[in-house]
Amino acid sequence: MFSKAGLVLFTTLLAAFAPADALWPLPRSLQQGSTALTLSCSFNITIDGTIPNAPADLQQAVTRTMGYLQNDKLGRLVVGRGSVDVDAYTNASSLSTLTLTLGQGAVVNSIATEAQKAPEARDEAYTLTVPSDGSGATLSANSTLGLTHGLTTFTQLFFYHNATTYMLNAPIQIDDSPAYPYRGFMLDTARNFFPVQDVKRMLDAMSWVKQNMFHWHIVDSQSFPFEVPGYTELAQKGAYDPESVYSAQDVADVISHAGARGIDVMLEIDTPGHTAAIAQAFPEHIACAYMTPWATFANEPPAGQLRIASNATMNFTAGLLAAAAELSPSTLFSTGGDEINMPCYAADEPTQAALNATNQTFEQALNTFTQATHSAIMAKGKTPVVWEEMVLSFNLTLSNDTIVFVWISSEDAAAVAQQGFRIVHAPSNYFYLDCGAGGWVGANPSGNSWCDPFKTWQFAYSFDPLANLTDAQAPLVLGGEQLLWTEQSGPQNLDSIVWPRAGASAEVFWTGPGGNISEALPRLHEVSYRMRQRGINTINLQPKWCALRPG
Ligand code: CP6
Repeated sequence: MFSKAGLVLFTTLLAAFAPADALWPLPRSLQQGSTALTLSCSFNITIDGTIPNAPADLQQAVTRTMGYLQNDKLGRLVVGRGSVDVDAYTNASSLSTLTLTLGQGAVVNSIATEAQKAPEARDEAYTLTVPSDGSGATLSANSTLGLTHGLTTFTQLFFYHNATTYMLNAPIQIDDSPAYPYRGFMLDTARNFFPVQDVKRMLDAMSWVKQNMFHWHIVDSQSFPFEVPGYTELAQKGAYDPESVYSAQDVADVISHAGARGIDVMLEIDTPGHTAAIAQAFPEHIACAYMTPWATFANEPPAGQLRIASNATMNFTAGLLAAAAELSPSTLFSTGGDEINMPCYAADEPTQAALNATNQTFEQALNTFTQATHSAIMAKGKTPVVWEEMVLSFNLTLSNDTIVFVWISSEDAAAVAQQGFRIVHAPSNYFYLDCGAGGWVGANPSGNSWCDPFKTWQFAYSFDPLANLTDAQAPLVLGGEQLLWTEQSGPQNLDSIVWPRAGASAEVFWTGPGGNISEALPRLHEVSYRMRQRGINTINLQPKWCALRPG
């Protein structure tokens, strides 16, 4: 047993020996010294001869990195990085180059091309070396995506004081690669609309914590802000207003912004539930559209789901998904499948008539419908991704390589793994960023929503991706994502409800679980400050005093 005094001593030692940098996520292997090094005012980043004709997005990443190094101006915030250390740099060597190298035989692809590979096929590893004598730093990888992550790490090594950009812990040797290939963030742009510039700002922040999947829940029952070629009436009639629409060009713009930052964009068109907005343009395809009382026919208003037993609706949906899938280079596409409401289908006469005429059960019809929509996106070369109900609530025949979001509870991962499907952790009981915002409709008198309480970063950080899974099932876990449902969010609070909290899962799925919360706090606090320097309206994690007081 630890004595209380022993615990205090232990905690103090931890703070003293915690990684001195504001690294987030923590590299998987980090060796560091204690020599100060300043960044030369003539510092530059060179792309060496192993990368002839460097792709444009790599050159842009280098330019952005230079900008961060010049503009971050992150002051010392962490306990232990005291004023004594600061003066050490007055006689320090200065670093004037970082050289980027690709390994022998590496194919020189754009960052986007690497990011848009299947999650398990991406090579995200990199090695970063910073000698203490000011001779050049080197960053090597086997892909431009690895180099991108290394550049991100490099910027996190530096602080600013007295007109000097410096680090205190040279020499540094980092050998890094992610524990999990899927590290994501989901944004719902249907409950409230987010202009492209807000989405891009989220992508920027994601890239700084090495997240690589943007799960874009682009449409839902409340609005359809997505212009899909061949199906443009959906947005014309189903968006909140003509300005609140992502044109195909906007989607391409977001995808290219993401790709250049090492992020793949997975579009989701949620089916067959969460589709009332489709009734604005195609009422014939929607069961119980806007029926009341809404609570009988949907989990939130308005009610309305695709008529799964109708062949016309099935063909319409398959066509819509295929057309949407064509807009995205990702290997993944989500067809949704959450919260299907049975009373709605029971009450929908056309659905009942179709089931009777073909002598099918609801589940058989859902199976046929799902196979049609999944075939449509597989024909576009994509892997279907579904919410957990599609494998846990119904007995459907799905392709073995279907990927499943576990969302209702983290405990459901075992049942999904039991069926052999790959898993993306998206548990409401850990990762829902909107929980704790209070009820927005049908709230109980306490004002709480059912996913309360608020999920702190500490709680999200405590998530164990392998809990309740056997060793044999562990490889099924692709990673996870924190999610923002936006019933009560908009551009006004987007940054602050997401950042730096969503960094919690970024580290869990890059570095691996089991990180120490007290050790993580000053680092995540610095992530918050650094993000703010770069234009994200992040929240504080502690009083400024905590970081300024002497160690
Ligand atoms: N919308 C969609 C939602 C939710 C889901 N899907 C949701 C459910 C429960 C909570 C929060 C959000 N608003 N399309 C579930 C995947 Cl607590």
